Amino acid sequence: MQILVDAEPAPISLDPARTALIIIDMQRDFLEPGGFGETLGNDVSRLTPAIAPCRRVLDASRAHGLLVIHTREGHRPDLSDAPLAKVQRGLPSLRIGDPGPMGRILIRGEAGHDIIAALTPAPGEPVIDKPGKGAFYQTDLELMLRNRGIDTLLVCGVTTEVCVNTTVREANDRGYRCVVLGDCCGSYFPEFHEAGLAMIKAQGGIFGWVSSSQAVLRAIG
Ligand code: C5J
Repeated sequence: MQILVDAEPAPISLDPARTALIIIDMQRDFLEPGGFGETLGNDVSRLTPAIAPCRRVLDASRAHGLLVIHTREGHRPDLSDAPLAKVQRGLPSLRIGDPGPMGRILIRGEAGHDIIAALTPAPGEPVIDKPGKGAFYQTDLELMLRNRGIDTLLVCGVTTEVCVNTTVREANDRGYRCVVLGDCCGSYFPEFHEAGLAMIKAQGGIFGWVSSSQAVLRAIG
């Protein structure tokens, strides 16, 4: 079965059985006060508008049997998978691994590392723990997609210009078609959000397509 999703630079036809919804890093560490995002000086409330549309696409994807994959950025408690360059960069109020109000910053198993309550993974939905910005780097995501015959990704999450864009570029080089749902993504910098989406769909869709939650909901009914 093929469905047609309105998108830019052009509508895209996709087979739901070969399409996965991937929700990038909708974690407390990025969306809630006291986490990694805020320690870097960001206004985390800027990411809130992405939650509701993301939830609607998540519900519809579950109802229609799409593969749903969640990702989380974070590190092992001993920081053995955290590059020093990442840990030492900048002048954050707290560094990766430091104790914060939601546990140690960006560390697996801590409260801040959890996916926000509104988007909690359902039993059986794969959760990819990634040490980097891209969801393919040092993870088994590609293997999982290949085993399921996936050729198209609906991409949601945060932040648009960092982990969403990095993942889309990695996926594009691996031959996946990426449809980024703009209203399901968010950035601490509105101008980076816009530019991040523009870069994907420019030049005839150099990295993929940009669409919206409404377009997907209309298409899958
Ligand atoms: C960042 C992410 N922004 N998930 N991570 O550091 O986009």
